[in-house]
Amino acid sequence: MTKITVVGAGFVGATTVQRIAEKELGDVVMTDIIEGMPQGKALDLMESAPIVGFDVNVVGTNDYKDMQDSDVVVITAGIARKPGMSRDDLVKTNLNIVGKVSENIKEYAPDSIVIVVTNPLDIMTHVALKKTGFHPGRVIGMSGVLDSVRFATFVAMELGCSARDVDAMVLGGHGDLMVPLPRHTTVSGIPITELMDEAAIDRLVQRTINGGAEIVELLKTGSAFYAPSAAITLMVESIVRDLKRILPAAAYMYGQYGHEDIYLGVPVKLGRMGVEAVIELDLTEPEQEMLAQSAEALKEAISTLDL
Ligand code: NAI
Ligand code: 2OP
Repeated sequence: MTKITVVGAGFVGATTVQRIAEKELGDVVMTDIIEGMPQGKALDLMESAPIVGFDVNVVGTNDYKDMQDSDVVVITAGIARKPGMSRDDLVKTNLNIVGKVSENIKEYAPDSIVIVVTNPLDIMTHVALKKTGFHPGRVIGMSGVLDSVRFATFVAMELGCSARDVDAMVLGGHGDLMVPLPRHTTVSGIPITELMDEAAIDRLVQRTINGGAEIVELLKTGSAFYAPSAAITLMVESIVRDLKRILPAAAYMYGQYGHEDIYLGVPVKLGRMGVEAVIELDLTEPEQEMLAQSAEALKEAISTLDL
């Protein structure tokens, strides 16, 4: 049986565990530092199985050892943004948390594929890479799927059509410098540039860039978790079922798109080996420039860290 560990049993972690269990993607271990909390959530979830109808096992724990031999580990441990905080404000606290979690993954789940979710996403994925020492194809950041489905949702709302018919693409870092690509965003194969005017597209692009903050402003006590957990589960499914879906994710650059030694949101093929290919799109000059700005900001942030 496939084994999936989710580190951090807060809003994103626990909702992800629920989605993974309900899709029967594997047995799940949910770990957190708060005593009793992951155990309580796991038991509560198991008690829903007779109604929902899933046959996988969900275990809650405070001991990293229980992630032993996991096939996939999802890192959601850390603190989330409060109103007025940028993702970068989270760096110091989450650096220590993700560093410690990564050292434990290296020890107990040395063959796993790691999906990083903790913010600031692109930086934390870099931290996990350095602290696990894994091959970069096995350490991936989740943000592109979330940013893309937000864009898709806003397109569907604007056009009054089914969100299921919208395929959106957002590249770059998970932050103010993300790069939504209207040219590569389609409704049943029709580019949105043929369905709405430039002003509408610009408005939706801005709303996408601000998508995380919009939820934070509304919730006031935390950040988004329904769409993030759905996005994580899609990535986990593509890995454990070896679906080889083409999804936007933070992947390590070896020169693709002209960037090196940095995690950047790009379309990847996701399968049992992790990132099995990076898809290089033919970008326009302005798109390349936006991606370069995103990469520069990340490089600068990473250069200040002692990794
Ligand atoms: P939360 O506060 O509900 O949960 C975080 C959990 O991590 C808490 O239960 C906490 O006790 C636990 N934790 C802290 N240190 C730990 C450690 N060393 N080991 C295990 N668990 C530990 O926060 P939420 O809403 O679940 O968000 C989690 C993280 O995910 C945040 O950093 C947030 O910004 C990020 N996030 C990223 C997204 C993305 O697109 N990449 C989307 C949504 C959230
Ligand atoms: C989001 O975009 C908080 O990064 C998280 O919702």
